[in-house]
Amino acid sequence: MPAPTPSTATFLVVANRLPVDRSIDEAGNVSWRTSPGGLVTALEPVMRKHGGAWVGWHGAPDEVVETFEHDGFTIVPVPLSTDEVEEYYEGFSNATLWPLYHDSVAFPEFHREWWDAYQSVNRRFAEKAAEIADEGATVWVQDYQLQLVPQMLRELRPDLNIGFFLHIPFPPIELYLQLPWRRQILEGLLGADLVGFQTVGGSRNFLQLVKTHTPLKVNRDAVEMPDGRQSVSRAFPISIDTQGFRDLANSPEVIAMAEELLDDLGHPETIFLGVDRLDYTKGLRQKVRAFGELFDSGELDPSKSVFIQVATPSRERVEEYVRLRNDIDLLVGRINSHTESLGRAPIVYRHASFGRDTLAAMYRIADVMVVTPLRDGMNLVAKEYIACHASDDGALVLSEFAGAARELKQAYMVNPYDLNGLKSTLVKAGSDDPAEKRRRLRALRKQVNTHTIDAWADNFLTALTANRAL
Ligand code: GDG
Repeated sequence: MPAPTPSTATFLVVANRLPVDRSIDEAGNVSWRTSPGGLVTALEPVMRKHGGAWVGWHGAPDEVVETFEHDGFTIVPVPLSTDEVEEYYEGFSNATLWPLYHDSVAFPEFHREWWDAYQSVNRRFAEKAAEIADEGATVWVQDYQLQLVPQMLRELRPDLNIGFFLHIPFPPIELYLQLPWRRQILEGLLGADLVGFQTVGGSRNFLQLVKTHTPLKVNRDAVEMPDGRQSVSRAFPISIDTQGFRDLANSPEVIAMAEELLDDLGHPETIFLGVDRLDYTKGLRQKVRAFGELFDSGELDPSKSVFIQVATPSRERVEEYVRLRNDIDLLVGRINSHTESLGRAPIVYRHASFGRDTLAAMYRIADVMVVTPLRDGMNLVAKEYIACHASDDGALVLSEFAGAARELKQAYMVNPYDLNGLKSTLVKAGSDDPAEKRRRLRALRKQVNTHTIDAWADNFLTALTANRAL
């Protein structure tokens, strides 16, 4: 429902996308649904707790949408033109920065027009935030699409308390230096009082770059800024609403859904599960190939084991994603057509988005959760599985290249590039001694119980306020 005028707020989240997607039914009625993806999963509970305003794009190009109230906070839509979606979002954000920051697992493209669009859209976000922030408000800017906003916002509103959090990895120095606009992005980020990264490695890379490629002085984790401020950089590993996920997974509806799913699958002995956005950083090609070989060689018996892979549609207009989708379709089709049995296919693959309750039901029944990204800032799916899997007999197979590997040390760790290693770890995780599995899962649970999304937001916001008070 449209609100009268954009009021001011003392707490603002500024992110490329709003946490809601608009859907219009045949009768033309508009409704808003939660959009999928890690940033939204993480920040939605934070917004519900703090209130305030969320500034972001609403997902439809060339349209101006009015500010409205949703779930206890204000939604402030920022418009983007079709060209901007192409150049700022699909181009610079998702075909330059995204691959570059993920170890160049796909080739990053550098185009000057994309950079121009990135600057002007960042300016629009900064101006919108400046317009609605109260005197001395806290503004929390999110992620790689908006790295110039902290500096632009500071120029407009020096009174604000500005935080920035990067949800994806900050790359190794050698890779970052390829970026033709490396200096501008460092300066953009340093406009924040506090710059947060998923891992210590990310913040170390950033500080090292500031030391070697700017004239600024770095004092441990603090950069001395010419205006007398300090810009502090530190790791804040993100997490989930652990209790919320657990309650959902233990609800009668989800338990019933889980039973139904088991019936549909024919009660296999071992269920392997993957849940990822369909993204080349998530290691889907490697994962599917590993299962293909295991089913082919008989190391996994398709009548006893199944691999369910949910691949949520993502960035479908970016070329590299179209290629990935076709590759996976082909690969899964080929593997499934090899099986002799006429029963259920060994790989149950769905290129679709599901409700959170269905995901929770899948986490409940999965014996082995398979999270094997080639590079990932954190990976919330790994944590959601631990929160939702009720019994002690589950197992998490986790890539050492996910930020989550720094915390979830008792997972079955893999290098997803090592196909044989991946295969043997999958088999081990599926058939390990129950006492060993129990020991590992209990330790993982302890970690996810104590490191929640609330703790993450509190830590960040406390550090932000403390720094400002200096
Ligand atoms: C970025 C970083 C970092 C997935 N499919 C559906 C669905 N999801 C939800 C999952 C999970 C989220 O999306 C995915 O989060 P991840 O962390 O696994 O990955 P990214 O989307 O790449 O997130 C990542 C994160 O930001 C947070 O900082 O961890 O490293 O890349 O919550 O459950 N949700 C629904 N339907 C689906 O089909 N409802």
